[in-house]
Amino acid sequence: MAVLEGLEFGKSDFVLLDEVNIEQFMENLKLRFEKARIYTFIGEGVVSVNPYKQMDIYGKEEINAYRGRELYENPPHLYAVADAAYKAMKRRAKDTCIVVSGESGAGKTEASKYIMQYIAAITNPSQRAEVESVKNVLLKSNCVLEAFGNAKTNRNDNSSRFGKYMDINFNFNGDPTGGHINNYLLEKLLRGGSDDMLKSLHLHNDPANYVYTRDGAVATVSTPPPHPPPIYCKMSDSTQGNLQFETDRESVLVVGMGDVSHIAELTSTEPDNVTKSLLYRTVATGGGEVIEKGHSEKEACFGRDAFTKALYERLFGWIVGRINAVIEVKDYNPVLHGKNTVIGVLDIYGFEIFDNNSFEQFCINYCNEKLQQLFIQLILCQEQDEYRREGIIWQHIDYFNNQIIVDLVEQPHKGIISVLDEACLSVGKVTDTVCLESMDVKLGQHPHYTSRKLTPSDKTMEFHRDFRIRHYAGDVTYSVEGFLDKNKDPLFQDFKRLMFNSSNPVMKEMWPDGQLSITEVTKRPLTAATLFKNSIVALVEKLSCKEPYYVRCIKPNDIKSPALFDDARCQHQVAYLGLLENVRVRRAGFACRQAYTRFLQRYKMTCENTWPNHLMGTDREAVEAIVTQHGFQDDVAYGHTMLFVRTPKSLFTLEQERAALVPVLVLFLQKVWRGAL
Ligand code: AOV
Ligand code: MG
Repeated sequence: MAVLEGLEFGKSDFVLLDEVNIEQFMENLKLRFEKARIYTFIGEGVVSVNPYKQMDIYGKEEINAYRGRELYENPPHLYAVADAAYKAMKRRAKDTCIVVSGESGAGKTEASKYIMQYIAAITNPSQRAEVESVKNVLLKSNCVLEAFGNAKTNRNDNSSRFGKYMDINFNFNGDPTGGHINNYLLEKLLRGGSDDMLKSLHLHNDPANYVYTRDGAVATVSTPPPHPPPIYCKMSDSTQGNLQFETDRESVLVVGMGDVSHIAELTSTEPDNVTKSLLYRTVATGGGEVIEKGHSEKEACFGRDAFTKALYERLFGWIVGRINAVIEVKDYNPVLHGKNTVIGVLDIYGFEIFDNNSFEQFCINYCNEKLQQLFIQLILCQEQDEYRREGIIWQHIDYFNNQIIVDLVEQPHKGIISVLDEACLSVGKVTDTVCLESMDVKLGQHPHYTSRKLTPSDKTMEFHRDFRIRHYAGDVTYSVEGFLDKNKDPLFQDFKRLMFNSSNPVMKEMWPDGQLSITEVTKRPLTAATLFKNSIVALVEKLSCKEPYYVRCIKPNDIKSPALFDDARCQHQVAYLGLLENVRVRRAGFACRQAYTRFLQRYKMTCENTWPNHLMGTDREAVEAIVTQHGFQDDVAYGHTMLFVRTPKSLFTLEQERAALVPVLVLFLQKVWRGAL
């Protein structure tokens, strides 16, 4: 049961530290972790340290303790943040979002699930059947997506290989009416499913049988997650694990035709057409003539791999689409039902630094740069700008603005993505190495970029460690090998057409672009990096118009131990999550603010000088009268148009007083109306 904790558990909000420095921050974080206090506030956000053990803090009792309460009334918890986001949405009809970030295995997905469960638990008190069914589908959608989109990695036994953003829609009552899911950059992998199912798909259940999956060491899990997905074993996403090609006197052939007939069977296509798509591509000549060109063995392999990945990706996209069709808000009439508001929950892979960092890490880390930039803009810049605008005295806080790294990656014409795309689009033979050289030329001067060639004396840049980006979270050295292929994702139109002509309507539905003829496919398809960039830009846009709440997840150690707090690892994460800056801004800042007119309207009844009408000159003077009467003058600052309140406690006192007065006033007014007075 949630009760306020004693001081022996450290400070429950980092804002309350005696001094904001890394030593005190780490000391407090460690103390709390060791005392099994895994959550600590920073203002309205929470820092979470993965406990790696079942905690008895997510029950009904806790849910009731946090429901509708103010933040400082209970110990820090995800529920407190979820409730704050929910309250803000309900009280002020504002869209809010909860951004859950942190590195792989830090506990993001578990946190998002607890948040969803909390929101489900506190809504629909009257148990209306249609709302219950919406909630049910929203919660269950997770399991389906995890079954298809999660995998065991070295860092997390149940790692999300896709980023997920989920909007939950609410009606004016604050009850969920539906939702929408966006997924980002699914890694294309093989997994899960019963033996019977695998048999029917002509697959073995041992990943070691497949070239695509045997690179990972162990595919079974050692630590089951608190919320296990329903199908937690092995299933297929790939219908053609080991299909091989050989070259026989100039022409390329498929080795053994058994696999081809399996593919044809599983995709409801004709074996001959499968073979043809694997070995030839249709091209339009300059003169508008359409010819068939045979693949080289290498091209055939690329084509095969791209096809396999696309099959999986489109299946996943199709599943997300089906879920969205079920959960989307139906029959919502804003005139009838009031404003529709949204809480967004973002669970997206954190920063990744592996021994060998490739294109996937590059994309993931770029995404985290973008989210950090959003955080900086929303929390740091906005706050400071507003104080300046309002003429509030404010000590400027120094923080590292990572826009420069965002630019390094995404700037048109000279950013890394643009160099990659250029290399992919050029007609000549461009290799990864050539592409690296052109990055060196264009970006050699950039303070956050370096490469093996540019710093020959740097012994940490050996083979396979080609270029380095100085990310806000730390240096990451990438291997350029495979960048171009992964960026190109060269899925020939022939495969799309093959699938569009499948006799299975679901397959057909997944490949609408297969109906284009080769002469219509003139425009180059967007590259993987550009598609990803576009989706992240759209995501940031979505988030930036919402009031953000943050959950920052920290992974205490690399061995999944509930007892070890690895100081260096944790400190690194605290640094790159920008938590110290976050505390500084919160501390220097004011927790709440309200326009004078609004403040006056809401609280004028609590002061005799302002009730029923203030006779005081300006609204600001009237607000001053209210503040002074309650003795809060040291806790506030007066801006040009609004009042800034340092601690939420003052406002809370006013709220309580108001709540006590309202029924009395209502009675009074009723009597007036009835002419009794
Ligand atoms: P992630 O989402 O941040 O990694 P998860 O949420 O999957 O990490 O957490 C990893 C594992 O840590 C879980 O499977 C649990 O075993 C354990 N864990 C996390 N949070 C809790 C908790 N509150 N209570 C108990 N155990 C927990 V990744 O998806 O890899 O970026 O791609
Ligand atoms: Mg996850």
